[in-house]
Amino acid sequence: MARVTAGAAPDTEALSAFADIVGSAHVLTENETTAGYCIDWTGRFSGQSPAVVRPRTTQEVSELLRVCVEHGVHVVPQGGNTGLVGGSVPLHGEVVMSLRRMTTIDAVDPLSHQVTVEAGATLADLHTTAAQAGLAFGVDLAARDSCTIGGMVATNAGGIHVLRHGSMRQQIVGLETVLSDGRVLRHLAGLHKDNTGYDLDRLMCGSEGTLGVITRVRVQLVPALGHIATAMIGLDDVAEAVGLLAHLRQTVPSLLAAEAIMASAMDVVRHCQGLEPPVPASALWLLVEAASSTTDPVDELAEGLMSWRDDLDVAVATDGPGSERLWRFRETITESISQLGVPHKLDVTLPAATLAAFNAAVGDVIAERAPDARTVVFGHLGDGNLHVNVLGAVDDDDIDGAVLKLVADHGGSISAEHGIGTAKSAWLHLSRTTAELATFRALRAALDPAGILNPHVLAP
Ligand code: FAD
Ligand code: 2HG
Ligand code: ZN
Repeated sequence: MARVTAGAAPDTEALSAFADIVGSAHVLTENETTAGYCIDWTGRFSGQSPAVVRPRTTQEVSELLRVCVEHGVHVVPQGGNTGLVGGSVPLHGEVVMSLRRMTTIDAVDPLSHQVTVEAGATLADLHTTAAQAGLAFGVDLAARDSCTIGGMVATNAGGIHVLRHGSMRQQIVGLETVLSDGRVLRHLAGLHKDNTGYDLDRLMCGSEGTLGVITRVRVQLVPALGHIATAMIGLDDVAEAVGLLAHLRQTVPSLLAAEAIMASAMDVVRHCQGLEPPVPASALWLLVEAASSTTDPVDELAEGLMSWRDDLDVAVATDGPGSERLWRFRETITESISQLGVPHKLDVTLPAATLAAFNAAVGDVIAERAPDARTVVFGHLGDGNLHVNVLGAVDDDDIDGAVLKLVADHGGSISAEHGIGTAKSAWLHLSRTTAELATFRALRAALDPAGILNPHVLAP
């Protein structure tokens, strides 16, 4: 049962309390200054906000939330606003709390290889800090210059290295979160062994701004992988790609990434970027990368590929520029799709055993409902994660329902890495049981009893 009540607009007393806490320069109320915070990256989700507040410290976050509870004001926490499920923008007149001024990254601890980062620091800045310490951060994704570490924890972001390092959840060794009543949960010691009860840090991971505002994150860094080999393989059959990948997992321990560009996605890249793939394929291009901190992985990767089939069409790169050229085919897909229109995105996971069957069926399921729509598919094949993008669809809900039902019928999850947001909350029951959804609501009621944090997101 929905528990969402209408939020109040902040009155003059609340606005003046906000200004007392963060300074009037950081309470934005004019349309010209709030507009960028009110529309998502894709342009599909937009709303309006009576105020955008921009705290600089955890204490300010805490004081702001107290004022919001006191005045019944609903809040959308926001980081880089690169989220793709309509969870980061005020669709119902909420106040936006932007964490983008909280950008401090502490010194890397040389003994534990951990670092504490404020929520508004970007992924790119964390990568730079890790590299300066001779290390790396285990998660990477194309929105790296804008997405924030707090937003990535809130969505449990995945990206291109999940098969080697896991998603955000696996990188976290501590968290600082502010509850809606202003209390601060601080757990930043970074102890790997700490069996002292509930894992509140990982509970916050994937909570999409509904349980608290994340203000600091302690992450584990990984060894820098200086030696890389990248290969693009042209294939005529998605089922073969899934089989090849299982083979590479077994034979190439240095495997770091395995991405799929289906023909529909390569067409978009060809058209929008003017790029021509270096090898032919009719069904998909598989982009794989092997990486090691100590040895050159090119022989291991080549042997892995050859032992699958010695007549594969493969282009290989062993240096940075060559690898970047191959990655451009994958990394420019999302922006290319946006050049063609406002996309409707479905980010799903399938078990390896049913992925090819799902892929074969999904185009028809969409075409039956929207004959003029263009379906573009690509994704993190190594994680069974497909990104189904639909351009030019008239009835989004009908298509969402049909595609997500198809996912459930194939034993998959309706969200692999982008989260539920507002875009998918109506279909959450396809992946979660009634008992689980009741537990979600009980957790929300316990941690945010006033119901002010992102009330329309996840499981309202
Ligand atoms: P926002 O968009 O600002 O917010 C996302 C959600 O988190 C919202 O619900 C918001 O309320 C909440 N939130 C934000 N900050 C906080 C906080 N401090 N405390 C509590 N809640 C908070 N995602 C992937 O997983 N893998 C990819 O490969 C990937 N590639 C992308 C490529 C492009 C080009 C783009 C545009 C997006 C991509 N994304 C990807 C999606 C997006 O980048 C991630 O979801 C990212 O984690 C969002 O971070 P953000 O700081 O922009 O969060
Ligand atoms: C990616 O993997 C992102 O590139 C974005 O998760 C996916 O645009 C999309 O659908
Ligand atoms: Zn992705």
